[in-house]
Amino acid sequence: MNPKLPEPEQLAAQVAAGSRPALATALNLLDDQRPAARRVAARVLGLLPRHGAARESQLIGITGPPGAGKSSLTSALIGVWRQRGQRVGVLAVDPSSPISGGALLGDRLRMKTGIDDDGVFIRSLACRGEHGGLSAEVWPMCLAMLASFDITVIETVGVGQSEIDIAQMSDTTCFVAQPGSGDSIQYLKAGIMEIPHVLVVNKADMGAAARKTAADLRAAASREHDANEWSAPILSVSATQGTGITRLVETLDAHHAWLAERQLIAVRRHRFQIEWVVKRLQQEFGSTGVGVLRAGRPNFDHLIKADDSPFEQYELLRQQLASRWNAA
Ligand SMILES: Nc1nc2c(ncn2[C@@H]2O[C@H](COP(=O)(O)OP(=O)(O)OP(=O)(O)O)[C@@H](O)[C@H]2O)c(=O)[nH]1
Ligand SMILES: [Mg+2]
Repeated sequence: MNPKLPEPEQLAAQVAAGSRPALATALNLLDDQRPAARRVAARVLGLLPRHGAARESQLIGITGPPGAGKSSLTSALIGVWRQRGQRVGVLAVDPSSPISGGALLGDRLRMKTGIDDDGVFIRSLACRGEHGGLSAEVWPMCLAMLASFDITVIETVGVGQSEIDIAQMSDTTCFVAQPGSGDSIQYLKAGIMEIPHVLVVNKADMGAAARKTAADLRAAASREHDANEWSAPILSVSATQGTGITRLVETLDAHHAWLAERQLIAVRRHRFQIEWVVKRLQQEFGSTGVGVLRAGRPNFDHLIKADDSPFEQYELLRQQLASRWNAA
């Protein structure tokens, strides 16, 4: 084994204890495609405490068009969460511009707090896949962050269909609208984009333009829904002036509690895990190839366990498929 690879038991324990250097090591390991590294990474993922075990950590996706203020809002949210003593990890996926990326988010926070806060971890990831989808490693990275922090945020730029990506990976999806830009609202209206759990109009300090966007959003998102469905609230905030942020935090909490009461958090994460494993298998064996694993069942739920390491599950199913392939 490569002597540079970390020792999985020790690394997993350090990540679970909230060590930021250990988490940085773990994220690098999850990104390392060498077979020996994949094996160690699979062990680490399998050893990390999962949902419901150590704590009820929150997984929040923040998406919206470029420049809507996602990073500024994340920074403002971190301010409130830190005051409550919660530890926060941020995965900024493909920061759209060098001036608003994860590095700047880090700088911004340091400027605000004056110190390098040990309760905040920020990592940027430049990794759109070839079809514009989120990189293959985002889900495993989320698992590592969830084991380490009370709150994990994934920030991604998205207009239209790419929001679907983040919805497939977060417990709570928060869409940030830019006053005066109607593209995403059109997608919502046309039903191309699933309604996020929380809709936010940022830059409320812009006045009339922000109010109009809020009204447009209200009209676009007002779909029929029955009483046991979550109805997405629409909030106006200003990340730079700090208005509406506490209410947004409370709304994010409310959605988390709503999911928890219905035991839906584990269900959602199980789904993300299945999607991750199946997508990787499909890349290798095609949809028909993967279809044989279903063995006539409607889905893959029986095959993929929520609590196991996604790498191990993938490897197991891959071997099953490969042996059938060779036998055929
Ligand atoms: N007036 C006003 N400007 C804001 C507000 N929030 C953010 N901005 C400004 O909007 C610009 C973009 O902010 P970011 O937080 O970098 O936006 P972003 O959505 O993360 O941008 P990308 O990651 O590049 O897509 C910056 O110049 C911010 O200062 C706000 O509440 N009011
Ligand atoms: Mg940003």
